[in-house]
Amino acid sequence: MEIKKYFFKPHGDERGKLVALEQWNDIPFEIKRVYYIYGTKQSVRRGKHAHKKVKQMIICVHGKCKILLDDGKEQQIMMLDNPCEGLYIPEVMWREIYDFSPDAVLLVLASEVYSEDDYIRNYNDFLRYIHENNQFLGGE
Ligand code: T46
Repeated sequence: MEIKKYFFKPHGDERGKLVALEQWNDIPFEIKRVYYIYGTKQSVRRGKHAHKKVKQMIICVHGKCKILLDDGKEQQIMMLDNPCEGLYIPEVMWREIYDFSPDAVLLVLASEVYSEDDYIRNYNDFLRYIHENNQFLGGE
């Protein structure tokens, strides 16, 4: 599985740091939505779904957490703990986010506005969706 991490250059001076993100220059899609997650309890597992169309850039701007990515064939777990690093999540990727530190803040940039129809919330439906779309595209 190819996971793309982006490094965002911080503009630091004696006052502190600033990271600027521009559509297409830093983010590989048109940004239609921004949301952030904070105050998550450490025992909680967020996500546990995939998206049919939405692409996202996830940045842990404070604290840390782990993310499991699953493309239906392989799984990979990554630590998010660097405000200068963005994790790009393409469409049709199962994700679970967990082990949040109490101070964790996740900033998420998304390629589509919110729509519940875009969610695949059941893991077997996710596998079926991949299978059906591969067949449609002439894959395995
Ligand atoms: C993802 C992870 C990192 C909205 O009204 N608008 C929104 O844009 C979003 C994302 C959510 N909501 C509502 C829907 C639910 O009532 O906020 C509530 C919590 O959403 P959800 O259960 O989807 O939250 P997470 O943390 O499980 O997942 C979210 C994103 O949905 C998901 O795409 O990658 O954050």
